Order: sequence, then C-alpha cells, then structure tokens
Amino acid sequence: MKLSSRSLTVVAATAGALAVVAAPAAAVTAPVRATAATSVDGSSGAFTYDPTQLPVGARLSVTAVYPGNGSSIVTLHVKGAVANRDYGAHAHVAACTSSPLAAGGHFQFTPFPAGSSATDPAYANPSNEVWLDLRTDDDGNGTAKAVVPWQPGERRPMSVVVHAMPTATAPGSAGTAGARLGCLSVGF
Ligand SMILES: [Cu+2]
Repeated sequence: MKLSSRSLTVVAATAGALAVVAAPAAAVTAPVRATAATSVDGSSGAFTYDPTQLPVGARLSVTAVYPGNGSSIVTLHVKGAVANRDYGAHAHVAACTSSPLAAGGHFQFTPFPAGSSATDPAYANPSNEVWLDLRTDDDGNGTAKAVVPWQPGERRPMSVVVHAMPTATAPGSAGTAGARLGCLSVGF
C-alpha cells in the first residue's frame, strides 16, 4: 500500500507541474482575423471613402491575438494603397457602413470621463487605444503592430478605420488623424 500511495503522489505532482508550465502559453481567447478588399459600397467586405487616397481594391487585414499575459497584439496589413505615404489607423467602437462616421470614436479601454474629452492624451494614447499608423512602401504595402496591456471585455472595438494623416498626440488633438479613408469591420 505504501508504494502505491507514493506513486500516486508523484503522478499528481507531475501533472501539477505540467499545468503550471502550460498555462502562460495558452491563449485566453482565440485569435481574430479579418481581411477584405475595399470598395465604395462595401460589397467586397471593406470600404474606401476616398478612392484617390485609398484605392478601390486595396486590401486591409487585421489580426488580434490575446496571449495569456493579458495583453492584446493587433496587426494591420495594407496592400495596394498609395505608395510611400503615411496613414493613420485605429480600432473604433462600431462596425463600418458606407457612412464614414458610423464607426464612431476610438475604442478606449478606459473611457474618458465626464469633464475630459476624446482628445485628452491621458485617454487618447497608444496604451489606452489601439493605434495602427503605418507608412507604405514603393508597392503601396505597409504593416503596423500595436501591443496594449489589456484585452477587450464586454466593451469591444468593432472596426479598424484608416485615416489620411499620422495620429496626433498633443492635448486637444490627441488621437485625431484627419479624414476617414477606409474601414474594415473586425470581430475583436
Ligand atoms: Cu481612427
């Protein structure tokens, strides 16, 4: 009996050790992917609101990964946009429609409180929002990656909007990036 009980203890300890090792590597939530080419009416899955600045057929691809450490890793790939230019981009609170403003404001993990504003850098910053600015190469392709120290809960972003300018950071304009050029709905 003694020998048997001891064997069980060893097995239990081994299983416990394995569980401890495995936990940090496991994703809390499955990764999310969305990809679509832009069109004016959105029938291709994504919108362009200004084909001169974001051509019809440009491809927007977003990936979100939620590792066990509680962070979110979001990437944006743009293909077939205007070559060698800067675009701003962010996660927004609502899904895309043919109306550029329908995607709403930026998703803020901690929403700005009453008395503050959407452009207060204490809330409009790349740790509290998901900023995905990028510069395209000679072929009009570019990539951005954002790592934020939180994961969306009940409130979740629902789209990525591409803007005409790099994202501003000054008080009163933080988070702004000019006109909305395109939009991809993403099931974050
Ligand atoms: Cu935006």
